[in-house]
Amino acid sequence: MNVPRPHWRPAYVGIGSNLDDPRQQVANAISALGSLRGSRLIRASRLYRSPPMDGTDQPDYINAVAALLTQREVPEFLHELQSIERTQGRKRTATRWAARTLDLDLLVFGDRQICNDELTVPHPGIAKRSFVLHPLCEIAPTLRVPGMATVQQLCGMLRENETVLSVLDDQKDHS
Ligand code: A4P
Ligand code: MG
Repeated sequence: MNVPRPHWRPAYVGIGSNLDDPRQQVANAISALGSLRGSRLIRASRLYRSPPMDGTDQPDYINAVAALLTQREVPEFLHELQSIERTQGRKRTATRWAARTLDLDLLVFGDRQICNDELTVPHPGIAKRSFVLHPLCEIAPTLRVPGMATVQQLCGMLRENETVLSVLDDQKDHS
């Protein structure tokens, strides 16, 4: 009897933190992504520091991007990301873009294009955010973001004033 082989899809996750030791929060999140059952962490970018994009009076953010292969379907995978956020003390408030211990955004999931109440994929902010595109370009420059362009092309279209402030540590390869 033929047993169906599991289907592995690439998933790219944006990681952000600006509360309670953000560098450690991002490192812990990468480690938690690496421990998900049914998924495999392939690569994580270096850490990037930048001010909050809306210019409000909050601590700087630390951001990174992780590449995984997953056997999960999208809703299940999103719930796993939200579970990691909760484990790391994420509190959701009514204020949009409030400071947070951990934010995990599903940036790209295979070739899927989804827009419903729970999820928009590819993440609608990708094309405008240097703190997403720079780390993503570091680990997947030729990735084609479904419905948009390659990461490299999107990076080239960023406005000059959206440059990330600094890169914090060495690249980690999990392959
Ligand atoms: N949701 C829809 N699509 C997605 C997706 N692709 N990935 C829904 C993850 N979640 C998605 O998210 C609210 C709801 O979005 C979830 O329940 C999910 O069903 P949230 O994380 O509770 O809310 P949020 O993060 O406050 O809002 P939002 O609009 O997702 O904000 P962003 O886009 O995450 O931006 N500045 C710098 N420098 N670096 C940052 O990382 N991050 C933000 C937050 C603001 N400024 C920043 C940074
Ligand atoms: Mg978010």
